[in-house]
Amino acid sequence: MSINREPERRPKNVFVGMGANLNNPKQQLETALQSIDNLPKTRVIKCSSFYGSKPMGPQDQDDFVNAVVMIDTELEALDLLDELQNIEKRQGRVRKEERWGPRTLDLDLLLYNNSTIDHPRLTVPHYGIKERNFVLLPLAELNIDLCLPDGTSVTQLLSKIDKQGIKRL
Ligand code: ROI
Repeated sequence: MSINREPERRPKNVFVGMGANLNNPKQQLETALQSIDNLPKTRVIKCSSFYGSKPMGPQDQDDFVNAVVMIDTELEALDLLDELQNIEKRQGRVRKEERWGPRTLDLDLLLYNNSTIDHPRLTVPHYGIKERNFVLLPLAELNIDLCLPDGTSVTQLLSKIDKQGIKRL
């Protein structure tokens, strides 16, 4: 038996949710996708279609553009979170964004290699994953067989939720 004390180098398969409804949302997502692909030890495998979706939360805001990107990364989850938050900051929050209010760019770490993470800064799977059509539809588009760490399948979750108010762009 060999003892391996090297850090784990195998790439992790990770899904990141993207959402925006301010300042040319489609462009925000395109730019974010490029920035994610440029992260260290990370490459984009594929991105879902972009979806137009009615806002969850207050309705007096513009529709969102949402997508999910599948990446391979050797970054640890918290390091990846730091990088995603840097990208959000770089893409300029034009004003202090309220909870449930409009946003220039949201990047959510949805799934990290079938891990469950419970940390003060990070919960994986993302807490909203099971209810949000703008997360589940693009996830299913990327991998129709995808399951959450607890074994629930994304298609099974999709069959139970409202698919109104979302369209593929
Ligand atoms: N609603 C939609 N449709 N898409 C989002 O990405 C999104 N993000 C949010 C809130 C304001 C909760 N609503 C959303 O943060």
